[in-house]
Amino acid sequence: MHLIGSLASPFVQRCLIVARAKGHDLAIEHPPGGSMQSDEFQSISPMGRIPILALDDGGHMCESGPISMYLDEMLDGPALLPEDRASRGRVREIEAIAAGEFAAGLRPTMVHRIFRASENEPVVLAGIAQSDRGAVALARLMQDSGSLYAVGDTISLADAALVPFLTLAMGTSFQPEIGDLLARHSFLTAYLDRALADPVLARTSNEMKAAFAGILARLDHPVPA
Ligand SMILES: N[C@@H](CCC(=O)N[C@@H](CS)C(=O)NCC(=O)O)C(=O)O
Repeated sequence: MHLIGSLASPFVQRCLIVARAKGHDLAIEHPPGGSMQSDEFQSISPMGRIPILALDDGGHMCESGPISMYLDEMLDGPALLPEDRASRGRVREIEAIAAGEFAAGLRPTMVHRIFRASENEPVVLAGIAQSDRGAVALARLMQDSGSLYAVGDTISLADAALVPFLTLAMGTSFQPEIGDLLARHSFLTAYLDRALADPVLARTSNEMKAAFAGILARLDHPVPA
């Protein structure tokens, strides 16, 4: 079993955190056919996106949320969903808002401002408003969390989602609206600072920063220190 994708992708890192927190190092491979546009990759990725989990029986799975859940269920090691039902619900709420609102809202900035695929400022600004609403919701859901982690005292699927998406936001904070968003929601950066005391989460942050710095430099953007 291995992951197809790149260390720069927060969605790939979400899956890597799950495997690593359980004590497994999943190998990462480039898309077959040499690129995400290749027929080989498109035939195994229904949305044409990374990550894809390549299974030992030759099958493939898409979407970082379902892949994370699958890895948590099938790999040996500590469970990344708490035993307690209410805490389990809280982890799933945070995952859903982190991916479906906070990270989804950053996508137009990535497409139109970072990769400059085309110009569409109204969509970029609507995305940032979506991330902002997600951040407001996360503040409510995480208000009881004073520990290193988002829910309770151990790493969970919530941290596996939050840390890569927040690292992406930090890496794009030279975009003024994203810098402002992070300043408005300082609990997010405070959480990220705490979470990086965990070596698995710190590894993701370091890998993403290094990989993302290369992409930003290639695209002539400022590289955050
Ligand atoms: N909902 C997907 C999102 C994955 C995603 O957006 N991946 C990006 C890389 S970070 C990608 O493949 N983008 C290429 C594209 O959208 O064409 C997931 O959770 O796995």
